[in-house]
Amino acid sequence: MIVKIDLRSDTKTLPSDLMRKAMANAQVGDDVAGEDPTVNALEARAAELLGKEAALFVTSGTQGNLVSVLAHTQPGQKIIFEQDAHIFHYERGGLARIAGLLAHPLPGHHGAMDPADVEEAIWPQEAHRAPTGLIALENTHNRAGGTCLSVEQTEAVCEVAHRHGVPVHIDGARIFDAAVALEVPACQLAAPADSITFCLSKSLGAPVGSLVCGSGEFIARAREFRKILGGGMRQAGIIAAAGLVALEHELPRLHEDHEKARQIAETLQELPGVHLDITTVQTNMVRFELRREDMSAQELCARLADYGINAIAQDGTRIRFVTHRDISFADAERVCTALREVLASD
Ligand code: TLP
Repeated sequence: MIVKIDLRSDTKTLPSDLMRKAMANAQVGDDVAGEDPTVNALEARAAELLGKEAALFVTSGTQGNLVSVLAHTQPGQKIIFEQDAHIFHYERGGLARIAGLLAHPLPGHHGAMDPADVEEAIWPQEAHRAPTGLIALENTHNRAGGTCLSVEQTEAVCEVAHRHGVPVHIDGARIFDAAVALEVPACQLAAPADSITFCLSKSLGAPVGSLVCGSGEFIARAREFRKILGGGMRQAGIIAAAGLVALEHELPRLHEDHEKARQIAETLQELPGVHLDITTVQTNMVRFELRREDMSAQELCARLADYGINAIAQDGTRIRFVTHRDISFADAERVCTALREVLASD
């Protein structure tokens, strides 16, 4: 068997030697009491990068989104988001189960909602209607294929929301990928919104953790909810240390992951039965459909496994590939060769 190339997700990356060294040597203390210098340094750095007053280290993207939702809303309110949002599809219904919110999904184009639709969905306040407590955006947008929301798109939705007194949260699990692709600092993408979550354990390649960023008052509330959810982590500097390394050493190389994704997408585009909208390949993901009589998406993944390539099908026709730190340019080329060999003839 050849080297394993894992295209299932950028969550599969293993910590670098630099991260492991930083973890071993990390200064730690009790973070629940605010005494962990490494967590404090990571939170300060995150707040600075995202241009917000404060930040909170949380266990995961899911927890970051949930504490944000809880800190912004009251049970019985409504949350508006694009219908393919991660928060709706892949977070075990925490919105309903824990936050007690009514979900109002809206259609989108490449993950972006039309601000006019958002305005219409913010129902006028009257006796029968649930008040809108929050609007959630996602940048980059996972189910749309890692597409970016521009500063202007973000501003347009935030303008509508704020005019109606509704806060906006960004699920920015991969916000730095959007920043790199759009060539704007991440803080500009976050500026119009009230809060943002980003993940260290996705394209940034750290083993664990996410950060929630927002105003000091908002982060104080989010901290209370983190405690309620069991997310107070004591000597968490051990993992925060890897996060600091990620922010220093992984940010500058994210563009390489985007180039690898493009390389694979361009190959796929030429192959029979592959349906791929290349305009959605903006960051480190390639989402495509395989419409062939002779091969399902699952069968393609099984064939790729013979080449040491690990990929999973979303369903009978759809596949997502994600590039990341542990996939080299040579690996991406191997993926292209394998795809050509498996799919060239129809
Ligand atoms: N996404 C994962 C999972 O869906 C498995 C992936 O492989 O892409 N927001 C966005 C946009 C995400 O893509 C993810 C994870 C999360 C939130 C949740 O983060 P975690 O997994 O840390 O809870």
